[in-house]
Amino acid sequence: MGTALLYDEEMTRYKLLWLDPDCELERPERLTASHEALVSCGLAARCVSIPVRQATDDDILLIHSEQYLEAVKTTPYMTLEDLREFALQYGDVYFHPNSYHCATLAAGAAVQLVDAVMTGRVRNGLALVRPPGHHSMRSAANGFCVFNNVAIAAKYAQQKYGVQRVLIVDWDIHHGQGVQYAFEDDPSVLYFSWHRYEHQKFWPGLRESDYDNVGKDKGAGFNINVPWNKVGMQNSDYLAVFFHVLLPVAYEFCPDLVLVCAGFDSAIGDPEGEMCATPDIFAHLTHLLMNLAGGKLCLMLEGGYNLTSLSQSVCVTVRTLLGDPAPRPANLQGPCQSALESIQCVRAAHRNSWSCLEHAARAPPSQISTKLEEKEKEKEDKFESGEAADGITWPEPHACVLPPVRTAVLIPEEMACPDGCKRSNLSQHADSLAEKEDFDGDAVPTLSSLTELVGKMEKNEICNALAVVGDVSMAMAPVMQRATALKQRVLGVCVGGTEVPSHLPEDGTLTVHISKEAPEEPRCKHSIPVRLKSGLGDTSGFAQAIFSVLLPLAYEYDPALVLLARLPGAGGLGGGAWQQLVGLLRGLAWGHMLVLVQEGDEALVTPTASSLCGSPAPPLGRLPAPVVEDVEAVERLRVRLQADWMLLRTSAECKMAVSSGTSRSCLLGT
Ligand code: Q9C
Ligand code: ZN
Repeated sequence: MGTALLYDEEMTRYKLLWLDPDCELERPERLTASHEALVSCGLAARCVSIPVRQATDDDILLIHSEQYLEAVKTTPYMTLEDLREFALQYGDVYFHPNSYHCATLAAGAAVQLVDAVMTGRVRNGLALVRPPGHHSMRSAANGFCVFNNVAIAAKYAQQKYGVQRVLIVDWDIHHGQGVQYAFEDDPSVLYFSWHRYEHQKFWPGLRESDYDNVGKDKGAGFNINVPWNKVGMQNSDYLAVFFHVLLPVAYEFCPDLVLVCAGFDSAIGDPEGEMCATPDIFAHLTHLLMNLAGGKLCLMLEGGYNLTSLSQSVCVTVRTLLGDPAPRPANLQGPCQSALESIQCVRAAHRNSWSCLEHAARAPPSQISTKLEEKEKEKEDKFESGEAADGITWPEPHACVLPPVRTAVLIPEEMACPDGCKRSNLSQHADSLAEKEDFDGDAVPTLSSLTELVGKMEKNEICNALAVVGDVSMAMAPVMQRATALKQRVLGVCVGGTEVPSHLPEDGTLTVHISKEAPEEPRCKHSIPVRLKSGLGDTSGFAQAIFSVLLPLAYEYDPALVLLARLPGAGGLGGGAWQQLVGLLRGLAWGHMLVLVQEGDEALVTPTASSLCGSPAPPLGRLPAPVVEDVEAVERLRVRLQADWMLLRTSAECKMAVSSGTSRSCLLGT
């Protein structure tokens, strides 16, 4: 199951023919630079290349009016003056004699990508296109866009493949108002967009781009706008919105297909966005969407005007689609006050629409922004001149060195080796350590084999591993010890069981224990119990624990190794939810994860191995409301921890505890 790349040089053959400072950003080099970058780092060759065809009139008419289509069709025959006048009736858009042809190719590439993914020819893909699409409306071009490629693709998928629910994630830095208008009363398409807004001062300056525009009639709740009211937003701000807004709602919605308006003007260095998120962040945004809809994920290029930032972002994104491990999400400092204010507003605006947000804080007190203005002044000053983006520099994304082995398995000899995995031989060395520790010598695998796996991960000889062990609880401590001895931060995630395995090393570790019987109160800073009283079978409660607590903690902690242990008593946790957990945790630690499964749970070997290899987890189904008692317990825990862990914050009101930062920095060893 591969990754499709759709690209045709023809789409570079139109450009601005007159002077217009508002349109000069949208240049053919955007496409050539992105494509050349993909070729030169060997990514294009790893993709399934699909030739681009033109969209048909029928495709275009799924979204646009006949009158508008006919008008655009006349542009190839216009004089320069006519083209200019034609463009002038719309906002921030230009036309060239070849614009119409390219616009049909861009929309055509989008529907072809949907075809390739829906027929199973590929798992996911990217359409590298111009003109972009998300600003264009039923009867109007706008913001460099002629036809609404993604909106057309969504309708096409519904019509041709009977797809019921489509999620559109618009991470471009502008509001895709064209997409919003196309689906605002339609509950079958969930549209999410974050965008530079600055209290309506930023283009296109629409009142309806604000957070309180949640959709109309039957579509109420299915339009999610996250306005950025400051420039300079960073990785933490983007991740916080994913964890606390998009992902919980997306999982509750349970899409059959995910489309992305993949604009990279939301990355650092872009002259339009003026944001500070690094290209690496797109690895995580992409990764976090890859376990929705059974992995059916189609990205269409929208904006992105800094050629360096754009090319790097495109490469990181395609690498992730191909299944390579994501870079460490380093230096997450927590969302800024302005981002938190937006998050709080969006969550409040949607609390009646989505049960995962039912317990979100109520609408914030008005005028909160003016009160917070002072704190944010610094950020603003950096960009006062409006030229700041030109001088900005950032480190190049880390080169990804793929380990020779993706997934190693230590499983009973009589079991077949799962597809795509490599059986790891038992340690050749004498098991002296095991004997000393009184580890059951007959248990398969032996302790030293496990610690050897950790060593191999540390040396990047293997990416991740799965082991079936006689006693998961007993195996954890020595594995964690071995990793911390290598001066590596370890995140332990235990599911099931009654107690956190004892004798876990504390220095350089953080353990999160999710179970029915986890203690209500944390015993120490290094061990965080998440208690789901109604059991792990409550998938909604489990999902809430994952998105609102586990993932934010894990990303902020930024471990070098994840140890995922499935303790006895995790039986209630269905295979699908378990696979989601495995899949999502792959985004940490360059994918370095050791999964321990108890003897007797062999049925989990195949699905776990498949998730470790990067296969998408099966969808969880439409999630019902979680059990109130559990939601409240998870929410209490989140609130208790948010003083130390900034990515857990969901509102601007959060008063920072006096101790803020201290315990966290001791955990992080800084
Ligand atoms: N000073 C896309 O990113 N305004 N469109 C330009 C320049 C229009 C952006 C103003 C921006 C359109 C797809
Ligand atoms: Zn844009």
